Amino acid sequence: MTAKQQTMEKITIDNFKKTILSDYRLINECREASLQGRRDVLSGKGSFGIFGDGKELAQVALSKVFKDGDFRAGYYRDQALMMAIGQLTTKQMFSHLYGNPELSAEPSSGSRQMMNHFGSRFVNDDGSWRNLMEQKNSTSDMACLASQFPRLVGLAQASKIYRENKVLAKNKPSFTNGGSEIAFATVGNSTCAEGHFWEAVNAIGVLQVPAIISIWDDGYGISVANDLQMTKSDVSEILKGFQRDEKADGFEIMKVKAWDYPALVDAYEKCEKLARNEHIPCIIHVVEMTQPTGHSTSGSHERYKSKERLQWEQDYDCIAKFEEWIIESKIATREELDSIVTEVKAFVKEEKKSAWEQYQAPLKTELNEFLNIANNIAGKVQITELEGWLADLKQSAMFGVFRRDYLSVARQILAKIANENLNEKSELINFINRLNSENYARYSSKLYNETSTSARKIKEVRPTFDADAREVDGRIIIRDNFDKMFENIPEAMIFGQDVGKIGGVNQGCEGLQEKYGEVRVADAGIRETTILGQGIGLSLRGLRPIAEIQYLDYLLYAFQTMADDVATLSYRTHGGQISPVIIRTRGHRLEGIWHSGSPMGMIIHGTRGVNLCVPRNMTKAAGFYNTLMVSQEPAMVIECLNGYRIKEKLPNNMGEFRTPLGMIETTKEGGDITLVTYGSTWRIVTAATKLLEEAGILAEVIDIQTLVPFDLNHDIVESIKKTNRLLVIDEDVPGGASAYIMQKIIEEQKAFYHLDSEPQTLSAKAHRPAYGKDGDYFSKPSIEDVFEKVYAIMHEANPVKYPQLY
Ligand SMILES: Cc1ncc(C[n+]2csc(CCOP(=O)(O)OP(=O)(O)O)c2C)c(N)n1
Repeated sequence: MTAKQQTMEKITIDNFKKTILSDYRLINECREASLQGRRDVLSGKGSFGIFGDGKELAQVALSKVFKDGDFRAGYYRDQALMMAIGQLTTKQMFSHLYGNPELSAEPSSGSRQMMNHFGSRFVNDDGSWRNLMEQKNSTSDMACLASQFPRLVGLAQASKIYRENKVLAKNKPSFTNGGSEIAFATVGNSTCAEGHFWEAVNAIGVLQVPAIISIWDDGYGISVANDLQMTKSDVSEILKGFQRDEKADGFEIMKVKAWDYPALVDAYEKCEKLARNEHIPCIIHVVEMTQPTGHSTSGSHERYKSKERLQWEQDYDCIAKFEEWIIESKIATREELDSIVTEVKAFVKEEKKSAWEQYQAPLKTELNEFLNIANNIAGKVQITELEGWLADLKQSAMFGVFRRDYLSVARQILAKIANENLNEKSELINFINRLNSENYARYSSKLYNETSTSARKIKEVRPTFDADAREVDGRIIIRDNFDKMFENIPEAMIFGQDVGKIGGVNQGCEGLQEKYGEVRVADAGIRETTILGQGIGLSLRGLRPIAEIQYLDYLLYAFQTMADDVATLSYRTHGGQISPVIIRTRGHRLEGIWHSGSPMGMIIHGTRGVNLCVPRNMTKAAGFYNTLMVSQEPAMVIECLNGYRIKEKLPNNMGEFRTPLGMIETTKEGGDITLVTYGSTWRIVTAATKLLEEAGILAEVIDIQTLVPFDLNHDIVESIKKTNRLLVIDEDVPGGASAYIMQKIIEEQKAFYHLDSEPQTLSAKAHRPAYGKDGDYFSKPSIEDVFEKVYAIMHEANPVKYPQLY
């Protein structure tokens, strides 16, 4: 060996040792943070702690192949992974544990999320996207187990779409690097018992997209062991059918021990090559993991683990085994390792202290400001409890104070001096108002996109018509509008059951797959939650997906993903991530219990954070798609199931007209009563107005158009000021969306002051709609029902003019 070769070898060995010791330092820092964090919760400084202890070594191995531009869809155990990829510091972990709401201290969510639920920032404060290829990307975690899987499908699929469409990839450098990005999922062993896991694994296998799924197997899901979680007690054993072979594509599946550093590094290196270069999905089942301090701070694992198991967990702790290996391999001595541990302990203690002080400093300033105000008030009026309250506050401040402590006392004082005329009272009110407004920003903002990219900012563009415009089936308008949309917007794509080859069950995509290819107009398997997940993942990677749920009645299969992931994403990341997915479906009346649902109340109340468009016809629906495509917000569009064959005038500005969000339309004027409706009942209501006119009643008809947002300009109350009467009609259950609509009109718009008759609702029956024409007639509001309800209101107001019907 030449001298140069010898030097090179030494550098390589030195580098190797340096890497090992740096990994050793990191996993110890992570472990120490877990241990000290746990103590902080038990002593009351944090509310809840869940940590990554026992999982560190495997995560450090994973981090070595996690590159800039890659994506993570993981869960709360990934503390070491997040630290290793530079997305989490020990100080940030403690800030999160304490609940510091400042993004500067806890950048993933401003502590809206529970601690160790991670996420990186994809979107800037002004709503523009960051360059995701220059950072390591972690989609925002959720406490709902397995909820990372639906979105994983789309995150991985985006790489394939970009690799296959080089022109698109070239134009989206912030979102792809030639399709070489990997989507990494992490999951606990027990969570693999969830349906979402299997649905996503199957979808990824079918699509052959670059996902690497790591299963952290510590034998338990809280207290329930693998024998009750998994057939054969072993997830990779039963995943074997997914293993690729010479006959068919599938996954590369590996099993590796959580304490075996070289084997872990090797497994991740192999999987990285397969996924990044060949887009072969991989599963790494990491077994023999431990959980040294139990599941979370909510309980102790001594309650359900045997003495033998607890002893085994100590012996096979990944840090202990890593140490053994380091010493055996002569990389470092026990003394060297001990000195690293000593340093790390001191470092974590300092970071923790600094996080606490940073968290408490502004609170203490506010507390002092309040104490001054309160003392001034105490000098002027006698409040018996005040002395005790202030003493308690001062006492607790020595340990740590929460905003609610002094705000609550401030509001109680205000209640006690409501009748006093004091200068200090206005000081107190100003203090309360200021804190409320600042805390609104901290705790309640950004449920929707509040930047200039919001869909609410898109102005209306009306459809225009040739003088001799043809009347066509509604579905033609949807189809021709999609055609223009796909022509103009290369990122736009649609997928769902039967959407591709046959162009959709109602032919709204007829012929479009032939024109735009099997990727942009795609059939999907029967798997609603991962169809939506595909939409989430793709939308987070710069594409504009329309995820189709074939019938509204089957939304429930995707509802968890819609409610927990899509709807909360902007809120739970404090605006750091937004999924501008468009969910297309069709609903309201047709025939049959599961082909005519209109569960609008369920959707509105479960998915605040998603816009809900309920167009009365296909031109309006097409206009919504056009609006949503040029903005950055999640939305659902519900087309009227019975509207595809109803004739509408064919617009001549396809792809351009835009239906605005939050704007009602008055479709018929009248002075006697305001009829507020949307979707399929709009036609029923409109037909009923003819009968009403014959009875001398002039009704004003308002189409709400979007339930969320709701009538942003408060135009409905203007109608009620004129008619003084209100009936809300829909085909949800009684007290469903109609109760929401009432709250908006009566309370928010203050229509109460302008009513001369009791405001009423007319909805469907509480049961699901029965089958067939008669099932529909006796389950849902009919023209006659609308007539009779309105007539009864008018009869009550003027029994002479409108004598009793029955
Ligand atoms: C859908 C759902 N069900 C139940 C829970 C409560 N829960 C939180 S963690 C947990 C155990 C998860 O075990 P495992 O998947 O093995 O992951 P680990 O925590 O052991 O890493 C349970 C049941 C939850 N968060 N979500």
